[in-house]
Amino acid sequence: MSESLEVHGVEKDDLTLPEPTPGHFRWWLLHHLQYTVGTDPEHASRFDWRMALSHTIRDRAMAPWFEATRRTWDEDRKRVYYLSMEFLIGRLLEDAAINLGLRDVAAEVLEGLGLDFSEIADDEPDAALGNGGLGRLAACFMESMATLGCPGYGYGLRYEHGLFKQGFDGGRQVEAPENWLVADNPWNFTRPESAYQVGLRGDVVEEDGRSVWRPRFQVLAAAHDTPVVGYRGRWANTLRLWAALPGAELFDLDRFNAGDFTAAAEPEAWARSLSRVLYPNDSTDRGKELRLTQEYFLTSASVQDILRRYLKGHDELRRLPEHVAIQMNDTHPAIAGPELVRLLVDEHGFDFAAAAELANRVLGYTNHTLLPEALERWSVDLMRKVLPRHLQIIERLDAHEVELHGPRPEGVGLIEHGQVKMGELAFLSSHRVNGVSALHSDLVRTELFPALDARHPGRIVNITNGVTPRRWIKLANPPLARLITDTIGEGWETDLDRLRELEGHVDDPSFREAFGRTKHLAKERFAGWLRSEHGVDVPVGALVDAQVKRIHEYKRQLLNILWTIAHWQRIKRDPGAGWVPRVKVFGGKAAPSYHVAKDIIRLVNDVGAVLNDDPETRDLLRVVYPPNYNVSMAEKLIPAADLSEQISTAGMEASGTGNMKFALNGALTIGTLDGANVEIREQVGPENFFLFGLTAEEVAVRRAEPDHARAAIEQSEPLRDVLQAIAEGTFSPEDPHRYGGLLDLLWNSDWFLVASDFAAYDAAQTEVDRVYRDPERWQRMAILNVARMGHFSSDRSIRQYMSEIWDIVPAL
Ligand code: HBZ
Repeated sequence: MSESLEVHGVEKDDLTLPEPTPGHFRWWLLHHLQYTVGTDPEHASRFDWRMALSHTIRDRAMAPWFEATRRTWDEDRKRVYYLSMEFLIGRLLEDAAINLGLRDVAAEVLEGLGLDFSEIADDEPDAALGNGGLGRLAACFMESMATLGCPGYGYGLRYEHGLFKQGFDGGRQVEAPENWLVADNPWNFTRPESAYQVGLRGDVVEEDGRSVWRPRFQVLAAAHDTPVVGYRGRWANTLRLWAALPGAELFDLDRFNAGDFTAAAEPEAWARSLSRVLYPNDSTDRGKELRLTQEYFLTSASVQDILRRYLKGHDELRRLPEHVAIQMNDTHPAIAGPELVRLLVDEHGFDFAAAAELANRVLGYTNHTLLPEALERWSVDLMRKVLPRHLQIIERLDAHEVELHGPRPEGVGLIEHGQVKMGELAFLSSHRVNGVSALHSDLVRTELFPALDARHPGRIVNITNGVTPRRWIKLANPPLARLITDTIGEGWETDLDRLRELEGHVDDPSFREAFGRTKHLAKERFAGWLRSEHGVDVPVGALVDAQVKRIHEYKRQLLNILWTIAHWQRIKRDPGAGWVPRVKVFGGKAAPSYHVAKDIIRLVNDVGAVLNDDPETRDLLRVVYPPNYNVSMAEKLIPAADLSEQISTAGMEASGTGNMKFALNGALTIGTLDGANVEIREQVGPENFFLFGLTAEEVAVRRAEPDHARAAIEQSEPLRDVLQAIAEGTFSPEDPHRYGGLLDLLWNSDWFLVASDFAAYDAAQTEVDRVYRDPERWQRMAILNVARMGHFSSDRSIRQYMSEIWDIVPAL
């Protein structure tokens, strides 16, 4: 950059923007409206204003973006590459405005023009390029890397259709395609100069003692960049998303000329399908050829780009680990190991052992789940068909491990029962393997990879997840952010442990009153949103009790709705017993083919319909389930919540990150000893957390007991009454047997121990009500939650990755 500036006789100052005073900001905004968007204030729509505003703010991201790139080159800094099939980034405009310090000036200028910042920002579609926790974590990590000045790139796919839009039809989930790219995306920079051929299928032939892969197809990976600006605008990194385009040979001109247009376009359509749609599962895509091809497409394009960038500044690939770290977000990009080895051996003349060692020093692998159905395995036949050279390399890596570490017990290899095990491959390809909470990392060590851990002691480490306080407090909860700043001064946004200073104010009446106001404001805002967007009214002042996350049996939304029914029945029996009014909020999507999860959704909606219509109870208990839970909905709901439901079967939720966002915004948690709940409880203090349920160890024991569910149901009268009401069709009078399948699961298998934990959950909920009736006590607990959650900033997580895995020092 600096060189080309000189070449064209351009001085750096020629490109520097003046201070963003309101006057200048206004001028610049109107300038973009006219010259970029091509309209005038008289005719501009909300969309036009959003485009103009986005460009005005985006311009301010260029200086830190260029500067960070320049510094990284000039100082020859090590970079980290975060490879992920998912980046659940949500909206970008307000986030960029906040991080660049432009939110207030933008709001002021817009107000002067008779416009409202929030309305315009809310017009932006969510970039829903992810399913849930894993994808949102990647987004928080990108923001923290930029804030800390960690030179880093995110590599992902530019899905044309992100996660489906959820609607309800008679209470049932219906899916509609998501279309975030139909309108202009002002945050996109297309980079035609960065394009790579990705080979697929074909054969491997031996030539002069070397293996040469002759791919049958080439798909073109085209780069689309988005700047990710850190807080205070001092650094910006790149999120590079690959779009799949047909290689030249994929358009069949002969067929086209012969008039067979559809057939001529078929291979082209196939190529484009690689970035057409995000797989909507958060645990199972097993065996799908398109998924494996997508994973390789992402990985190959990224690894090629990484090597090209490295070779621009260095000529000695042996020193790659000094300059490059690659983090694999779960096993989806686990083909990165074999791909790197392939490029080093086949294209750069390395011998196999040296290539494998080099790859290992570069790569790291994060495991996000122990669910057996989520552990990727690809059939050897499919692998041979799609990636024949990689299969050879995997076999070679497998044998090489035995050469280095001696014979191994059965079941430890990379290939078993005709399947390639991607978890084992990612493990062996990496110098560090990390879990995402203390408990989960222990289980990764003892349950998932015990034999590999014994052979490679010290490789498994723990790095507990975190969330960015910029988006999850400053953007989502401005009144709370202001109160924190007024109370402890600035700087907590990048030093979240400073929230501890709030503890000194916990008995200060004026602080408490102000804190109460922030919660009240957030509740009003959320209620207003429910009313305007969904036509739903909720009683103000009620306890807001929320469970929002993907719908999965292990997350136990079923436990929550069963308890809700029990609670309703109790209120009906004794309406005057001084019940705490509650609004039960559910949110989340089910994978389209996950039938049990879809039944649970329908049950929640059916129960809601009956309860919300019951004049005896509706002021005391309400169930709301706004459809299409996404990042933007989370930003509105989380600040309003009093109670956060984190009730997974112990040992099954790797970490959770929603649990962190809620506690950081002053919700109290009702939860099991699972994932990061364990550490949250330690931090906030056990007295400020509603704990219940079996521990991970007890879960294993209970599951082994025959008829554990039946026994638990028989012991609990309230649970029996609930199940009976469902069985009688109380919530589905037109179809009383609708929930026969769910009931059968509960009585006869109950793998997730809903019945076993019901009584303990019920007791914890009773305790919730008891404490809530003492507002002083509740508020004290809520304040202490906020004050003690600093540990869960994603800045802390990223600092740990930098020192414990990537060996990178921050540039700021
Ligand atoms: O990753 C989640 C965990 O369930 C959650 O506990 C954790 O907090 C979060 C971040 O570490 N996992 C996922 O969101 N998704 C997957 O694990 C996944 C697995 C297979 C797929 C797609 C997604 O094909």
